[in-house]
Amino acid sequence: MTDKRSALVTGVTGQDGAYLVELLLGKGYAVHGIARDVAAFDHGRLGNARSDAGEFRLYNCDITDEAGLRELVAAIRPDEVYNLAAQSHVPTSLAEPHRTIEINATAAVSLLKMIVDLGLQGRTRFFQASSSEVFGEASGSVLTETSPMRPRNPYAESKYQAYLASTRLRTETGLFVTNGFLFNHESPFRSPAFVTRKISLAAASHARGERAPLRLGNLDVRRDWGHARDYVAGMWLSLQRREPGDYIFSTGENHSVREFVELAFATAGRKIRWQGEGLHEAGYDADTAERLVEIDPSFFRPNEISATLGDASKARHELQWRPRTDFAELVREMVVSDLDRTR
Ligand code: NAP
Ligand code: F7E
Repeated sequence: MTDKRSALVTGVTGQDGAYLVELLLGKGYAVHGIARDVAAFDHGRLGNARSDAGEFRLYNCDITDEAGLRELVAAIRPDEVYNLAAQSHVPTSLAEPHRTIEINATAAVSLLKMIVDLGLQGRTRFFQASSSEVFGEASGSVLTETSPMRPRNPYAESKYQAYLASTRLRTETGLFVTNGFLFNHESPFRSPAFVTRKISLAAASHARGERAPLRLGNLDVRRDWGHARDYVAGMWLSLQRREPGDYIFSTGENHSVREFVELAFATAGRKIRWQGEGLHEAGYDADTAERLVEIDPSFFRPNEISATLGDASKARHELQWRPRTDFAELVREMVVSDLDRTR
């Protein structure tokens, strides 16, 4: 590759990887993406970015393969690293805590340390994808960068460990490392393992004649949901500052799973009427009385976080970052995209 600014992106096959690669290519970067299975990278996700000034190269590498990763980092000597690779699903982390810690914490710490060991700390800036999950249950209070961190599941523990190591290395070695406390962010590229895409897919398939009800867990949890495109812009901005820092990325408003369901089905032309209580509650088509949504207790979580709400004032003031897509636009974009796919 040439003397363009270079970025190494881990987790490139994921939701954020797609948007970040598109953003970096649009800015003329030489982008080096690592993935466990490069064939799984959907080039169609890059939109028009390939015709822009940037260059894109993909490498097969598991982030837990320390030797392989070291070889790549030494060869690329990236200006920026975006560490997005993660086992990012909370329920999976309960079933596979060891693997979650290995990928999200141990590998992240190794990657940070190898940059220092390779003598790159004066050159390479590092973005660590942390999570609102590190704060745990905040009982409705608005979270800032200084809120107490009380992780409640192995996923949150892993992100907390990586955060601790990154801030220690920042003061110990002068490494430019920034943590983004990312609140939930979604898009048409979201995996169906997460509730928003599960709902948008179901709303679209019901519009196409699906009869099986959508089965969900707790309808009343609230999340501060934004659009992934906005959040990757924040990641990039955070590495352009003179000094490293840690930032909340959030919209500042939250909505319930129930509201997401109502809006998604409305976008697909179905108005929901709720009936019943607790595990016996169900959502029916207000016109036809067809049962569209029902409760499945297997999707309830131990140590559930009832609500998240973030204050992104620091990112707004220091990075001039603000989310551009609101909740209604997000839901609409996801459902319309799934309607187009299933057409
Ligand atoms: P995602 O869609 O789950 O993508 C995660 C990526 O990590 C995938 O490309 C996955 O590759 C890769 N990965 C997993 N294990 C790996 C391994 N052992 N070696 C190499 N790559 C591996 O997640 P996302 O939504 O894009 O999120 C990006 C980052 O932000 C993650 O670190 C996540 O924890 C964090 N975050 C996300 C949110 C959110 O709401 N989206 C909120 C807070 C924090 P495969 O395709 O091979 O599985
Ligand atoms: O759950 C509830 C569920 O799985 C959202 C990850 O990106 O954001 C994400 O984690 C809420 C939870 O995302 C179902 O109990 C109800 O309260 O979409 P989710 P998440 O666990 O919030 C954080 C910030 C991250 O860092 C993570 O990487 O929705 N919920 N019914 C359900 N959730 C799912 N998945 N499926 C249901 O049927």
